[in-house]
Amino acid sequence: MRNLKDKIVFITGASSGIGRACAEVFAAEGCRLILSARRYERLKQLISELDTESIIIELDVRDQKKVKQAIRSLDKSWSDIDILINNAGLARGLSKLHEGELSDWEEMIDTNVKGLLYVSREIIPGMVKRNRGHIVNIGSIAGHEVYPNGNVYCATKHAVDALTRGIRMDLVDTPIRVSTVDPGLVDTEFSKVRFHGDSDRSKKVYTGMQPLTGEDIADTVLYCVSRPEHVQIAEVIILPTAQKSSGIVSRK
Ligand code: NDP
Ligand code: 8X3
Repeated sequence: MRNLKDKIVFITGASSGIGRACAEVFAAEGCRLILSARRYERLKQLISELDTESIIIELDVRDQKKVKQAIRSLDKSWSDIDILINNAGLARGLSKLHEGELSDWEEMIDTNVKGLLYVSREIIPGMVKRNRGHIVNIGSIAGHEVYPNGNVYCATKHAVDALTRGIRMDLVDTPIRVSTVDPGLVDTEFSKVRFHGDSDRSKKVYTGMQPLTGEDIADTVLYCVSRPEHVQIAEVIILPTAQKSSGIVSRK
């Protein structure tokens, strides 16, 4: 029996894809949700559809000052965060490093690495003080493998993997658990964002195969946080059945 009722869950990147699916799955468990992303209207719509107590925060995780201010100004009834889901992230571009766009690199590094750090730095101290909590980072198969033209995105997800392991070590003398959920192909807005809105190109990523859904990943996150207290799921790599590694995908 899962007992997540009234747990406070902070989700970054809740306006779409995996983050949104996490909001839905944790709402169904009776959790209280703090949902953040840049697209406030999306969050407003989402919260109106969820049958649980939730608040929304318009937040760009790249903005360290705003991250600090948003988390420090949470009302006392919301500040004791039990579960942090570091999900906000993106890929931009798919090209050889020597032909890459610097602005794409900056955006990926600032969001996937520095954004995760800023949010974690604000939320983990409270968990340490309360002596409880669970951190789930959304990494990627790209944090375990590198694929051609994936250079900087893969580097950011390797960094997420290193940070997950580092944070877990740093919390060794606490009961706080640290997990990473590392998916392969998931059909979200990810590819559309990667290709700067080119939907023809982004659809091709999932053509002829059945990708994972945001719900598949949210379900895995739920599995991680609902184990007995002595069980820490360190890492889950989750792939569509048609995908055997980053570049090996069966398409019919
Ligand atoms: P989506 O594009 O559907 O969702 C990405 C989410 O991240 C959005 O809610 C977006 O919200 C948010 N986000 C992006 N930049 C920022 C920012 N600067 N500040 C705050 N929020 C931000 O993609 P996914 O759901 O697929 O991506 C979620 C995570 O899953 C990412 O970390 C991604 O790397 C990872 N992943 C995805 C895979 C896939 O195949 N889809 C596979 C493996 C890992 P908004 O734009 O409103 O700010
Ligand atoms: C997203 C999955 O394979 O496009 O992290 O990098 S992949």
